[in-house]
Amino acid sequence: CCKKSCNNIPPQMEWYLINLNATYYPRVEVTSIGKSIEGRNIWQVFIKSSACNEGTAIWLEGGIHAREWISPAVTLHLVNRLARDCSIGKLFDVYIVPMANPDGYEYTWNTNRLWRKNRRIIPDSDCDGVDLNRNWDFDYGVGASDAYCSEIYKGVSAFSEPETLSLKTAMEAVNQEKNLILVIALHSYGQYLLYPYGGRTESAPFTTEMIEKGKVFTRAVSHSHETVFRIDNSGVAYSQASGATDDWAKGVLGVKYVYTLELRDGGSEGFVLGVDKIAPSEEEIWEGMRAILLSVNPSN
Ligand code: 0X9
Ligand code: ZN
Repeated sequence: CCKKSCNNIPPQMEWYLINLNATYYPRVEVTSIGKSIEGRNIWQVFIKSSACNEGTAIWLEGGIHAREWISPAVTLHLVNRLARDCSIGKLFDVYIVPMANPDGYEYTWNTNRLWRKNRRIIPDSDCDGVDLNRNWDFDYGVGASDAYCSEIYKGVSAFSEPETLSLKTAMEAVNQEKNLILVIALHSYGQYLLYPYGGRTESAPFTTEMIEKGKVFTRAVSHSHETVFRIDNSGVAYSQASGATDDWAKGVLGVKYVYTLELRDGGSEGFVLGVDKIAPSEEEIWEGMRAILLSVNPSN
């Protein structure tokens, strides 16, 4: 995939988003919440609710790990569906960042398909990059590494990276203005719906409710293509680790429903998931999203 034409992928997403803005504005608003370390925009799509439900918000994050290509793909499909949808999408103010790590993503197309981190160049080291899902300021350092060459290098300090700082600032702004009730960070792979905390053993507030609504999600997903997603605590199902979007959204912002969604597959293709899986993945996740959005809707 390293032909010259390959390095055009982030611009293609930008063209799509700019066109979406032009088509649906003012109901849909696409803005840049900041720039990556190499200067790419980090785009946020805001899909507005109908007036009667104004004030309840949800946040979706895609593409924080560069090699997990199915994440921005599914997240962009969700953008498309929510923008066109006339019922579910209107229940909430929906904020979506489909590509949280554009530099890393570009790098996976042109240099190293299995790159995970951002593209910070570290002087005096042969290794580059910070794991953006270990750089958030909640239990910072738990299950993360000080070693530059580690896949889970946490950076020099919490929010040292422009990508995480931009995400945090934008999420805080939403949370200040609105009732942010659901945050989902889309990753791959493993087919898990994970709830916090990842870095401490005590249960997070509303764990019972997160599991209950999680079942609504996974049941709807499996009705679509019979794909099985398991629900578990992130520290139990994956490794004990924090400094991630999910723990920060729960522990600092106090969002009621917080998940990390590990998309397809179960491990046979892993990060290098075939293109034929994009359509069924986005279909099943859309069904799951519809179900959980209806279920967490406070006016129900
Ligand atoms: O380790 C991660 O960052 C996530 N898994 S991945 O394979 N996509 O890298 C899981 C994060 C779960 N949340 C926390 N540990 N807080
Ligand atoms: Zn990931």
